[in-house]
Order: sequence, then structure tokens, then C-alpha cells
Amino acid sequence: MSTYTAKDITVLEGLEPVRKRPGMYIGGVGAAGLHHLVWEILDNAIDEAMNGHASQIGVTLHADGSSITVTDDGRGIPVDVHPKTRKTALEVIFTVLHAGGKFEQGNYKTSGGLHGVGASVVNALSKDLVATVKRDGFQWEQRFRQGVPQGGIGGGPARRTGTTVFFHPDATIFPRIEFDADTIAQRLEVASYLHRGLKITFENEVTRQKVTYAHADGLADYLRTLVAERGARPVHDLPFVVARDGALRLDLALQWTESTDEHVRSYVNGIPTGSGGTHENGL
Ligand code: TSJ
Repeated sequence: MSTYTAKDITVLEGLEPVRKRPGMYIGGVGAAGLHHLVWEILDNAIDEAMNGHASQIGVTLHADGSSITVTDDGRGIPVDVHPKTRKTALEVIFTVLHAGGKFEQGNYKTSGGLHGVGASVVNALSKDLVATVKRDGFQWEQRFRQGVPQGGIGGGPARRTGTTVFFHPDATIFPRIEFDADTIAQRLEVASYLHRGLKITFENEVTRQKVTYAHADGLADYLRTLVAERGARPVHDLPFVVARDGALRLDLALQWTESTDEHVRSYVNGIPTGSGGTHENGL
């Protein structure tokens, strides 16, 4: 803490509220809060896929069990320098709280991430974070410690495009920093059902296992596994499906079974809506 320079202080001040009261931003510093870090980063990659710019996401739980890498094959976080702040868009996303806030024009909560809002929170609560961007033929990288940039952005030539974020939660914030592989795997599997065509690979370096989640039939596949899990016998083979693309996207899958009870799961922009809403009422 005594090694911060004057330049770092603005960053520190910017992210200080997060380190002071992490619970306000991630709900708590227990297991749920710890995993929230993963969801914040992951949801940004999913957003890129939802918007049609990425088709593959990779998640790696590293051998230490407490660090994670999330990567996508999207456009890459912009790295152009903002004339007023003289910082790159990437640095702003990782160091300014609420950059691209929920209520700013053109921003909206999609898969559960908040267009980079979560990235600065994760950064503030990470011992180390490395962001790597490939775009326009270059690879750019910036490192952070407890949210503070360790130098500027640098890099070399690269093919393809995409964003990769490595982070290691700060043990001075979280009593336990080991991630639960099953919790992550389950989340990834649901995401692959909700986002038809998205391929998500989960590599667990602790157990040296690698799984890929991809469901070409999206919700219909999800429904089939839910029906099977509940032991309800279908009364018809194929689910009733409605898929609407365009400005307003809608996906619906229905299956009648011999069971007398009704079971509904709904999501809006990839977020579970456990208490229903107008979308369920409308149905
Ligand atoms: F959370 C995060 F910010 F750290 C993060 C963001 C983590 C990961 C794994 C991926 C991402 C991310 C962000 N993937 N893709 C994007 N895309 C953009 O930020 C992006 C790219 C291009 C343009 C553009 O207008 O050219 C705009 C945006 C917002």
C-alpha cells in the first residue's frame, strides 16, 4: 500500500469505495461474492457474443484453483486513447467505476454484465489482473494490481481479434479465494443453452479436464434436459418452439407432459427472472 505514487492515487480514489465496501458491489466476500467476479467478466464476453460479434468463449480455472482466464473471439475492447482523459478506453473500463453505467445512453444490462461496469469492480478486488486485446493486427496488454495499472498498454503484432482477461482475486479482501469448478461449469452450461450457437469451453487445470458446451437447438435442448431431470413424461416428441429475431428477440420452447404441475423458467437478456414479469404474463 505504501508503494503507490501520486499518479496511482486518482485510480485508488476511483476504486477505493469498491475495496472499502466490496459487499456493496458484489453482494459479499463469501463464495457467492467471489464467483460474482467470474460472472462479471464472463457476462461481458457473453454480451459480445449476444451482439453477434463473438462465437467462442473460453474459461480456464488455473492450477492454483484461485485464478481465472476468460477469453472471447470478439472485436476486442477498444484501445483508442480518449482525448480528454488521455487514457485508452480499455484503461477507463478497468479503472473507472461505473464507466459505461447502466443509465447512460446506449448502455443496457444484457446477459447480466453491465458493459464493462463490472470490469473495474473485478479489477479493484484482484491482486493481479491482465487484460489482453487483439484487434487491427495488434495485441495489446495491460497489467493491474489491486486495480492500479502497472505501466501503460503495450504489445506486438497479432492475428485475429478478441479479448482475454486473467485475474487473481485479492486474498486481503476474500477470506477464501478458491473457485468451485462445478458452480462455474453449471453457469457456463446454462449460458450455452440460452445463447444458441455459442460455444463455451471450460478448462479445469486443477483436474486437467476440458469440456465444451454448445447447444445448436438452444432452449429446446434446455427444455428437453429439464423435462428429463424432472422425470416428467412428454406427451409429444418435439417441443413447441417460437424463435423471433430482429430488434426484439424472442425465444420460447414449450413441452406438454403427463405431469399435472406446470414448470416455467424465464430469462430476460440472459438473466433469470424467477419472479416472472410481463413476458411470462403475456405468454
Ligand atoms: F469485463 C471485461 F471488460 F473485462 C471484459 C470484456 C472481459 C472479457 C473476457 C471480454 C470483454 C469484451 C468486451 N469482449 N468484447 C468486448 N467488446 C467491446 O468492449 C467492444 C468492442 C468493440 C467496440 C466497437 O465499437 O468497435 C465496442 C465495444 C464495447
